[in-house]
Amino acid sequence: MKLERIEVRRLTLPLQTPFETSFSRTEVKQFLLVSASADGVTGLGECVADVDPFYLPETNETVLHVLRDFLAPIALGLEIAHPRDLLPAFARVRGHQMAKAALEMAVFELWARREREPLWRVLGGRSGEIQSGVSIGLQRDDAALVESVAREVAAGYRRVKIKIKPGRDRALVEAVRERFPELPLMVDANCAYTLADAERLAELDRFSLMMIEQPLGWDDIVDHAALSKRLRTAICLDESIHGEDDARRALELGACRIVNVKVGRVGGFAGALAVHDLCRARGVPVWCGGMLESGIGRLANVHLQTLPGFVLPGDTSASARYFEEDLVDPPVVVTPRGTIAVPERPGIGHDVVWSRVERATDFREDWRA
Ligand code: OSB
Ligand code: MG
Repeated sequence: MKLERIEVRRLTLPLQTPFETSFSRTEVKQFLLVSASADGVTGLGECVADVDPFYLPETNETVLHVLRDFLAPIALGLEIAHPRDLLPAFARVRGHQMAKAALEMAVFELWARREREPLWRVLGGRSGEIQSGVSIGLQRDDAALVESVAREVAAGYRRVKIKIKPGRDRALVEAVRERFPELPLMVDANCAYTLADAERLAELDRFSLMMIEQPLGWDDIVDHAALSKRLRTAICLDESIHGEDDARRALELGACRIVNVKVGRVGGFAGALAVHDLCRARGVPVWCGGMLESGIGRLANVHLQTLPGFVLPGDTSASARYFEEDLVDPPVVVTPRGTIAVPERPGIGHDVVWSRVERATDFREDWRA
C-alpha cells in the first residue's frame, strides 16, 4: 500500500468539567487529528499532545512541525507491507512519540478499513468487552472528591484512580478509603514528588492501593527503583515509558511492577504491542491509560485493550464524562457492570460525525505523495 494523502486538522472541544492534575488544569481539549488515505479509503489517528508541554515535551505545534517536515515525507515515500512497518521507518527521528503515534494509528485504522476488519483483529486482539475504570482529577476538597467517587462507583466502574500531589495526598486517600473500604483504588501523582518524599509516600501503604502511578520524574527510572524498595504499594510507570526499551529497563531495575500503556506515548500501536508483549512474557500486568481523548482516540484504546496482557481495568471511560457531544456515533458508553463493548465494524467501528469534526476544526493542512 502507498499512501496518497495525509491531512492534519486542529480541533477544539469543550470539556464537560475541567480536569485538574498536579501539573495542569484543562478546560478545553485542543488536539490534532491525522487522516491517512490510500485506494479511496481514509483512516484516522488522534494525537494526544496538548497545547502545552506539561505532561511530556511534545505540543500540538511540535507535532505539526515534525509531521510536516519529517514524518509525512517518510510515510508518503514508503511501500507499506503492514502498518507495523511505520515505527521502524520513523526511527531516524528521535523521540516525538506522539507525532509518530498519530500518523501510525491513522495508517492502522486505514489498513483495518481496507481489510474490512475491526481494528482489534489487525492488532491481534479479540471481540467481546473490556473492563472500564475512571480517572478523577483533583477536586475542590475531600468531600467533593468522595462525592465524585460515589458517582462513578454507582455508575459501575470497576476501579477508580484519583490524582494526588504534595499536600493533597494522605487525607484525600483516607477520606475515599473510609467511605469505600473494598473499592479497587489507585493514585496518580504525575511526577509531583521526589525521592526525598519516600517516607510520606510510604504512609499510603496502609490504604491497600492497587498501585501508585508515576510518583517521580517524567524521564526517571533509577529513582523509581530506589523508591520501590521503600514502598509496599506497587509502582506503575506512565510518563517514564516511551517505548519497549524503557519498559525493559524499568522492569530490569525494579522501577515498577505494573505498566500503563498509552499508544501516543510509545510511538503508536507497534510500540504499544511491543511493551504489551514484553510485560506479558514477564508476567507484568499492563493497563491502558487515557489522555482525555475524543471518541476517535477512545475507541482506538478500546480495541487495544482486547489484547490478553491488559488484565487490569484502564482509564477508558464513557464519552459523556468528557464531552456533551462526541465526534463518534454512537458515543462510547459503559454498561452498569463497568464494561465497554468492543466494536465489530471495520476500523474503530463507530461512525465519525464529520459535521461535528468540521465544526470543531480551526486549522487544516495536507500533504500528498
Ligand atoms: O496521567 O494518566 C494521566 C489525563 C491527561 C494527561 C495525563 C493523564 C490523564 C488522566 C486522564 O489521568 C485519563 C482519561 O480520563 O483520559
Ligand atoms: Mg498517569
